[in-house]
Amino acid sequence: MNTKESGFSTKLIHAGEIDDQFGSATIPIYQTSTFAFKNAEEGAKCFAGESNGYIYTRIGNPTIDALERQIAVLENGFGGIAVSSGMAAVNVIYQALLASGDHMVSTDAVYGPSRAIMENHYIKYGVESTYINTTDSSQIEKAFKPNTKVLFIETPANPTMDISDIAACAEIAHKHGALLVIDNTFCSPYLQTPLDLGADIVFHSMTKFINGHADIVAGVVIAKEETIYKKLRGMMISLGCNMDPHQAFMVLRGIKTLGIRIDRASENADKVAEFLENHPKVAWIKYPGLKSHPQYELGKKQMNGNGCMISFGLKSGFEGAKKLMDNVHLALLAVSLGGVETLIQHPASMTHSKVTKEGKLKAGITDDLIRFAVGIEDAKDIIEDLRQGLEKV
Ligand code: LCS
Repeated sequence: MNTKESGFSTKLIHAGEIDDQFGSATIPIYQTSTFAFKNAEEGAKCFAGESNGYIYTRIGNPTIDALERQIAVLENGFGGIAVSSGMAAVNVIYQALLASGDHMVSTDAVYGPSRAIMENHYIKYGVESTYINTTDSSQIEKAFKPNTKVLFIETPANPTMDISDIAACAEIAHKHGALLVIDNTFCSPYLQTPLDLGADIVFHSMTKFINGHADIVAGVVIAKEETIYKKLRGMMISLGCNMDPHQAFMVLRGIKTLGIRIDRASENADKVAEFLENHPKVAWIKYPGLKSHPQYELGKKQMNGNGCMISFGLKSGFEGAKKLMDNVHLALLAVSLGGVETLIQHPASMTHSKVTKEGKLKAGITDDLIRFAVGIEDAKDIIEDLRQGLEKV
């Protein structure tokens, strides 16, 4: 069926369809490493790019292809490249777009390992980086150098919930001849489509909302244009960080309910945020759905909803945060996010522990920051869990 004109929910169910000879309602798992050619001539044609037959699963596989096609449709991109994890997506992008002598500008509050690997590892290969508050476009402009090749933005950022203006970032990047990359993990294409706002590349940790069930680690990169897509795809094949067909099947299964899961979790998040904002022991809260969020208006303009992630701090600081984390029962004390279950964690000592103390403070990842990923349980139970936990603080 033609899914280009279909609504988003229809695309979630049908955009990955393949022409299966048995009429299977779901995409079959082609759990194979290699594919037999009909004859020697056909094999040579596949390698020469004159036939689009499958060769080897690291290069391409029908189950993985179905997911890649679907995600490209959802993000309005040219093509998707499924990879083994969100960090594999980050590294495919860094490796494909940056060389010795190049410079990257990025959000200071990006997911910790996306920054740590750049500052601790890529620097050894002569790649420079500058981490700044990208909610302020004038800071981005100032951070650009003649050798800046990539503007790497995470919005909303993990874990500060800071929102950067994607259209403004695209304008600055393109003016300087650089590419704009957006980490869209916190939104998924259901809430934000950065390629429509001018980004060149968008990527996800599909471990989060897209798969949505906390049972798979996975990633994907989507390029707007064919040339960049080919560059990224070639890098993925050479690095060997491809997705496995079974992993692709699991994500294809999880993605079908992306819309209804996010609708439900966002509804819950609105209620949890209201509860926290009015709680006497809460010092501050950042949630895109609250008017108190510094980029509330931008969030309304650029996102199709508030999302399901909240960061907040208690008046009793880190000691209070520890007490709360040790006293909630429904919320799991665990990293990750975007699954059906509610999670609580402490970024400064967990997800962002590898970022320097100075880097964390400058980025607003303070010791009192608690990150709360709202799940799809009953809102009253999530709130009751927090209420009784806060009583012990
Ligand atoms: N980008 C963002 C925004 C993320 O939150 C994560 C993982 C990644 C990239 C990397 O993806 P992965 O390789 O784990 O699939 N974020 C995590 C977090 O906040 N807690 O645990 C993992």
